[in-house]
Amino acid sequence: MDLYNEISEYVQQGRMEDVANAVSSAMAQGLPAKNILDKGLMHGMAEIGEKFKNNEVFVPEVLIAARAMNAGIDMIKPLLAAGDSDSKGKVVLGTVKGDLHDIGKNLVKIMMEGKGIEVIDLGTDVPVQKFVDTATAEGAHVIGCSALLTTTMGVMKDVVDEVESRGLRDEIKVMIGGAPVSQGFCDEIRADGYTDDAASASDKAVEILKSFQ
Ligand code: B1M
Repeated sequence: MDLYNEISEYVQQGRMEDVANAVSSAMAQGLPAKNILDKGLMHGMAEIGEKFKNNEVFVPEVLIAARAMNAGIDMIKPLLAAGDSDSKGKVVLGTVKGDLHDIGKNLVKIMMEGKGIEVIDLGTDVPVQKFVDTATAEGAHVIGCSALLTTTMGVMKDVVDEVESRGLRDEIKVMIGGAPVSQGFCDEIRADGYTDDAASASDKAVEILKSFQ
């Protein structure tokens, strides 16, 4: 079994210490942080997601796996975030109202900070008004919304509508992402940017923020 598979297996089994040891070995071997994330940590979580869907595992197992995954992410965070230190502007980021999933959103934050973006992280279960109020108060030109549930992705449209109803469409751009979200959905709700992973989200945010400089 290669080290990536080992990390994936340990995530699935929720073995936090073993994840930490395997990630440490992978780092010592000079394996790329992006691969440790994609082929090890996220692979393990995707497997757990399938089992969760099929009722083979339940919320406690998923939470324990998520904790193990986060332990690994914390270790590679400095490598993922290594990058620009010049400030590129501000992004207000959060998981939308009704949704408590935050692992993907936290990765987006790490990647954005690595690109020199100041991220104001509102956490999870964030009401529509709070996204827009914060962006206005902080002078942020980008709101980033994450949603993992088909039942909450509609809140992203409410955020776009709220920005529009306050006459701020030219000032504040709304980026969206999360497993159930797609470019088609982005077009449908007239959001300003969609990406399917955290690294591309940070590139997209830099591109949007540049247009305000
Ligand atoms: Co939940 N859950 N969950 N869950 N959970 C899913 C999402 C689900 C697909 C599982 C399944 O059935 N296969 C399913 C949703 C089904 C649907 O809506 N169609 C589901 C469900 C149903 C639920 C509950 C309703 C279960 C219940 O209670 N009956 C419940 C809802 C709670 C709530 O939010 N109100 C629930 C609860 C939980 C836990 C608390 C146990 C836990 C969350 C822990 C936490 O986040 N702190 C959890 C988890 C961990 C998952 C799965 C297994 C993994 C999600 C994850 O962290 N993936 C998930 C199954 C799956 O996705 N395979 C599942 C890893 C993460 C890195 O990926 O978040 O997709 P992701 O982020 C990616 C991209 O999407 C993107 O970048 C990231 C990485 O590159 N991205 C963005 C994310 N946000 C972005 C924003 C951007 C751009 C890109 O721009 C702003």
